[in-house]
This record gives sequence, structure tokens and C-alpha cells, in this order.
Amino acid sequence: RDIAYDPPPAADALHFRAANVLEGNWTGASTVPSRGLYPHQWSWDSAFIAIGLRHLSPLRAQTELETLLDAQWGDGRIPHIVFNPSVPLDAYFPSPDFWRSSTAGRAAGAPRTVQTSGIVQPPVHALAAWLVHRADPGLSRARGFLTRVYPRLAAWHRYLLHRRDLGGGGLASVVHPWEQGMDNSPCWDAPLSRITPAPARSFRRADLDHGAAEDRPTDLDYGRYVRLATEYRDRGYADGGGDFAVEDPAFNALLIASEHALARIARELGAPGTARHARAERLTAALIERLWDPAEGMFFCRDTRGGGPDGELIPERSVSGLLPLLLPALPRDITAALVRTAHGPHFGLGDTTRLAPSYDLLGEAFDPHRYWRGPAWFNTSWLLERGLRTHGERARADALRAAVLHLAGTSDFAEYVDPYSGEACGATGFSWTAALALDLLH
Ligand code: 9YW
Repeated sequence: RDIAYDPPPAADALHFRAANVLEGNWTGASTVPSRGLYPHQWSWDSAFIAIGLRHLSPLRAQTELETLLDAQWGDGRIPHIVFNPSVPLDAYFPSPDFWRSSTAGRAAGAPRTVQTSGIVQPPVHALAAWLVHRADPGLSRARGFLTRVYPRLAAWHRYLLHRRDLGGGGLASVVHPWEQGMDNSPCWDAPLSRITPAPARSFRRADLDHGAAEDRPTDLDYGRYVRLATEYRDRGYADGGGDFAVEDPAFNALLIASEHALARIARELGAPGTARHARAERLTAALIERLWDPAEGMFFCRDTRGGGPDGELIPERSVSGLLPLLLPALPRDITAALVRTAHGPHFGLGDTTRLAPSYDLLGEAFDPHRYWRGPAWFNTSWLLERGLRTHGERARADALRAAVLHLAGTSDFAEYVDPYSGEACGATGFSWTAALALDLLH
């Protein structure tokens, strides 16, 4: 095409720019979330990145997931960060000398050669592996992609379902706010208030070298993150016995979606997937039983260490509580309520906001710029878009898709945006923003 006389349609331009972001953030075996702020491999970022990368290079998408799985621990956990040994230690905090995975994590089977963190992130991986396979089944079969990743993904789910059922109700708990992925969500304020912060002098925040302090978590938050992670490390990363254990709706919904994906992978490999589908259904029942609030029309986090013997629901409205919409087998009354809540005054979707905010617009803690306390993120928007489409809300899904594509472009693939104005916040050239925009273009 002659560029001067025949400019490419806007969608092509966005595709090209998104591909460029992913190219620039590719390190040879995996993709960094962003060049300045996050110079290593992050677990759920890689899963979202692979979902977009499959449209550019199915081989790179497979490699992205394989690199992450190479750092899996013997007990099945997939670490939330895999450190790049060529990046200076002070480029990111907490660094490998904080986590000390190969020594402190020895009993839990941490790898010897690669350095990782000791906590996890949401289990989007089996879902990503299935979508990556489907993008090029021929290449996938020729490389034995699913044959190699299946046992690892199965071990990962086993870890979450057995070692992490800390509430005893059949759901997985997170033991640190970083594990759920929405670091400073107001949902964590109550359970975190019981944690004595580590002294501010005992660590140095590298994130403030790159991000504006008013867009990032506070020093008090960080003191508590450090204390929790230090205690976990000093217990040898053994599960149970910690002071923070929360059942989160998005984390568990992603586990359920991934369990269904694992059933499909099993079938593709010639094994019956029925037991896995049945397990996903049991998990769905537990999700509703433990986290659904019919009066509020959304899911909430359960603080298993607060309140009575069974813990208590945390009354903060996070976008996490809408994300189970992603599950096809949710009862009709629940999906209808979730759609209403997303488009109602607390999230304002399609009305006052174009992408759902990470937190309640009417909540006391709402802040349109501070990270997970209000800004809109592209991964949660992608999950909501999929959910709306799955449940036949075509017009609403189309509107959300258009908003994601528009704002990804105007924000230069920002990490997050002001939910009202769409103004870019945090890093730009952010990998999952580019990857998920690419996925929605297909
Ligand atoms: C940090 C990498 C990660 C995401 C998390 C997000 C943030 C790390 O960045 O955490 O330093 O705060 O909260 O979800 O995986 O993109």
C-alpha cells in the first residue's frame, strides 16, 4: 500500500503500535510488563501478554508461558516474579536478595538456578495456554506444547486447591495483596490494619524512581507488604499460619475459568476432562456460597482471619467482585445482577465511566489516580468484555471493546487510566494493555 495516498485504517495503526510495544518489551524468552518500572517477568502479566502475542507469533506466545513455567517450584506454585539476572539488583524492590528463593524456598522446591519471588499471582495461565494453542494447533502439536505444559499447570492448580484452601471452604486464599494483583485495593485495608508495618528505613522503594508518588501505594502500605512477605519467607514459604488470608472473587473466578481450560487441554491430549469440569462446578458453587452478596448484586472478598470462625466479607466494592461474570455457568440471576451493578452508580460503566474503575466511584477510599483505588485497568476491562459477550450482552460488550481500543491508543498503552477522563497514569508502553488491545482487534 502507498502510505502517502492510502493511509491505513485506524485499526491497522493500532495493531501496528501494539505490536511495536510488545516487540520493544520482548527480552528474547519473555516480555517485561514495562521497560522502566517492571524489568523482570511477572506471572499474570505473561499470561495476558501470551493471549495477545498469539496473534503476532504463536511461537513467542508459547515461549512466554514456557519460560514462566520453567521457574515453577516443586510444590507447584508459579512465582509472581521471575528475575532477570542481567538487571541490577536495585532496579526493582523487592529484589532476589529479599526473597532468597533458592535458600529460603528450598523446602518448597524453589528452583536452584533461577531467582524468583515466593508468592503467586492470579491463575490465568491454563486459560492462556489453551487460547495460545488454539491460535496455531499445528505448531502447538508439532512442538508438544500442551503435552509439556499440562502436567505443570495441573500441579499449579493442585497447589492452589490444596495448600491454599486456608479458609476451609474449598476456595483458594491469597496470603499477600500482591498475590491478588490489585496491590493497594481498599479491600486490603481492613486485613492489613492488623499487620505491623516494617520500619520505613529497612527497605528502599525503587518504584518511586519511575512512578509519581501520588499514583502509587503509600509508604505505610509498603511497610505492611514488606512485613507480610518477610514473615512468609522466614516460614520457608510454608502455607497456613500467616495473619493474612483472603478469598478473592477474581482470583477464584480465574482459577475456575482455568480449570475449565485445563479440562479442554486434557481432552485435546486424549484424556477425559470430566473430573476437571466437575471440579470447576464445585468451585463455582463455593464461590457463590462464600462470596456472593445478593443484596449488593456483586461478589466480595472474604477475610478468613477477621470476624467469626468463618471470617467475614469485606464490604468494599472492587472491580474484582464483577469479574466472575467471565464464567459461562453462572446462574442467570447472578449474571443479570452483575451486569446491572457494573452499569450502575458504583462503577458507572457506559454512563459516567468508559472503562470500569478498579474501585467503587462512591466509596470513601476512591481516588481516580491512585493505582488500584479507582483507576481503570485494561486487563479487568478485557475480562469484563469477555464476560458481557459470553452472557449475550452484545451491545454493552461492543461499547466496552470500543472504549478499550480507543483509550489504549490515546493513552499510548498506559498501565492504567483515570476512569472519568481516560488520562494516562503509571507507565506507558505497558505490555498487557498492548496485548489485550491486540486480542480485541481480532
Ligand atoms: C508493583 C506488573 C505488576 C502487576 C500487578 C501490579 C503491579 C507490582 O505491577 O505490581 O511493583 O507494584 O499491581 O498486578 O502484575 O505489571
